[in-house]
Parts: sequence; structure tokens; C-alpha cells
Amino acid sequence: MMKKRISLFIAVMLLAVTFAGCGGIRKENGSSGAGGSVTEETVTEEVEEKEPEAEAAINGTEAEEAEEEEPEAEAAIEETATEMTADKEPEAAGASTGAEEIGTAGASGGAEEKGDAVAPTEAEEDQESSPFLLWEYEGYVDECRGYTWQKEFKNRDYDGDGKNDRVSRKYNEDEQTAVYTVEFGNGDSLICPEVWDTGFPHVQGGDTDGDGEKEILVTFSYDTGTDPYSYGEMFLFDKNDSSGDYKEVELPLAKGEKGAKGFDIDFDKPEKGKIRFTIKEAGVSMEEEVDEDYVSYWWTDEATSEMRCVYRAEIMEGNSPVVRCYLAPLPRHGLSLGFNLNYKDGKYEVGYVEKDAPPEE
Ligand SMILES: [Ca+2]
Ligand SMILES: [Ca+2]
Repeated sequence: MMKKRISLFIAVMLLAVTFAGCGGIRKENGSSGAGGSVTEETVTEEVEEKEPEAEAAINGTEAEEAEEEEPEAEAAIEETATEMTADKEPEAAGASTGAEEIGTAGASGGAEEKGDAVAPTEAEEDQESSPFLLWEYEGYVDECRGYTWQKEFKNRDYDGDGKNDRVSRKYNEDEQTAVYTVEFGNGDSLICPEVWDTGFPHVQGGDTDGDGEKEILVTFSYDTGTDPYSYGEMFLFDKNDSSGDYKEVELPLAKGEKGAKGFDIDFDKPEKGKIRFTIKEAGVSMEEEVDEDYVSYWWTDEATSEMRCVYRAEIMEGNSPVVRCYLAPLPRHGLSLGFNLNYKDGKYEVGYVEKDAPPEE
């Protein structure tokens, strides 16, 4: 791992330079705001090992660079910003604390002791699990031993035909991407378009268009990134009855890189501690209170636009299942919006957009 770590670190640095012009809303010198916190450093270390494409990794690297160039006078202010950001972002901090905490969160047992000479119990295996094991893995995800969320893929029946369904993964090291295939145990399968290799897959089935047959929702979360609520990928597939093929459904959302989908958001110039933003596609205009430090370190003084991605989506079962989506309009900020994708008159529509976060897992 060490050899790789060095070369990958160089790769990350190079990518950081490449992407330096794509900072978007974030100010480069502000990116170090959270760099001093323990959680952020943990993540940065993990990220250095391997996560060049994920936006989060680039931010992490920028943070490091910025720290070096930073005038000392700013250090004290940065400290304050760090604290404030941490206070305001309990969820983000919790989700980005790296392998150990995520491993614990995903596991049911929280025991500290590890196995000695005896074979590890199930709980102990959980304890030693890591999300990172998936990144270079090839094969069935339910056989990825030690992967934190391995169990999520065992004994699943996404299409509801009573047969076990499995998810397999192919890894493309050169492109740093992965291609997942869902096999339905009945000869049918769907191949998901390629995604970044650092995404964690989630598969769900539900009849979201009401024709009696389940659609398959495949999403990818980037839980180990420094700002996991800023990126995600989602694909909804519908089955063609005659051919048995699954085809991706058009969703009424803006498209980003890979499978990212979300809203193009127009942000007004911040005024009096507030940022007003408009999501034209959803007919929504909202105002969010932010403090001066947030604007100084994470924002811009000008009006701007940016596509923000759905970071999590799930099918909500019920009389008429819908795809519930969650999106964070402001980077590195606790505000989360929720909205449904409702099927109506032959297509999906964006429903009411409200402040909402995913239920606790
Ligand atoms: Ca099945
Ligand atoms: Ca259906």
C-alpha cells in the first residue's frame, strides 16, 4: 500500500492542479477552514491513498496546499472558522470521519477487543471491516470479505420475483472507475453505466411508475469524502417486458459527471448574512442564513450558479412508491433538501421541495 500511496498522492496533486480552475463556489484559500480538525485530517490521509477523481479528494488536497501557503496572520481566524464549521456540520463530520468510524457505524457490534488465535466471530469481522476494501475489488459485492456494507448485498430480491439477486463489480484501474452489474437470478441483468471507483453502491427495487413491475434504483454515495453531501450518482432502470432488458429512465434533473443528477441552482449575492437561491427546474426560491465566516471561507461575494447533486436517493414504499431524493444546496453546510420524483402522465416530475434529510440508518 505504501508504494501505491506515494504514487497516488502524486496523482492526486496533479489532479488538484488540473482541477484548480474548477473550484466553483469555493474559494481556494478558504478550503483550509476545516483542515485543522481531527476528522478532516483523518479523511485527508485516507483520501491520499486513493481518490483522485472524487471532488472531495481534490478539496482535501487543496486544503493541504492552502495551509502551506497561508499567511500566519490568518491562522487564528481559520481556527475559529474550523470550530464554527464543525458545529454547523454535525452530520457531515460524522459521515466523513474515515474508515474506523464508518466501519463502526455500519457494524452492529461496537466491542473494542479483537480476536486472538481463535477464528473471528461475526461481530469481530464487522469490527475490522472497512469501506475501502471495495475500491479495487472485482467480483460479487456480497463476497467482498471485510467490506463494511457487504451484508447489504446478501439475500436480496430487488425485482421481487422470489429469486436471489446479486451485484457484481468490475474495476478499471486506469480510469479509476467501476462498472456494476445487477443479476436477477432469472437470466435478466442490468449493467449500470460506469461510476467513480470510490462510490459505494446501493440497490433498491420498487414500482415507481405503477405498472405492477418494479423499477431498480441504483445509487452511489461517497461517504468517505470530505463533503459527502456534495456528490452522488443515481440511475433508475425500467424493465422492458418483451426483451427483459433494463433501460435507464429519463429523470427531470440536471446531469453532472458520470451518473450525477441534481439541480442547477442560481445563488444571489450574499446579503445581510443570508444567501438566497433559486431552483428554476423546481420553481423554488429559498433563503438560508449563513454567518460571515461561512461566506468568507466557503463562499463567494458574487452571485453564482452551480449544479448541486442528489447525494442520496431511495424508493419510498407505500401505496404509490416514489423516489425520494436528498440534495444539499450549499457546500459544506448542514442544509439538506428533500423532494420526490413522482411518476405522472408517462414521465417523472419533481415534487414539493422542502428542508429534509434522510432518515437515520
Ligand atoms: Ca429477484
Ligand atoms: Ca414499474
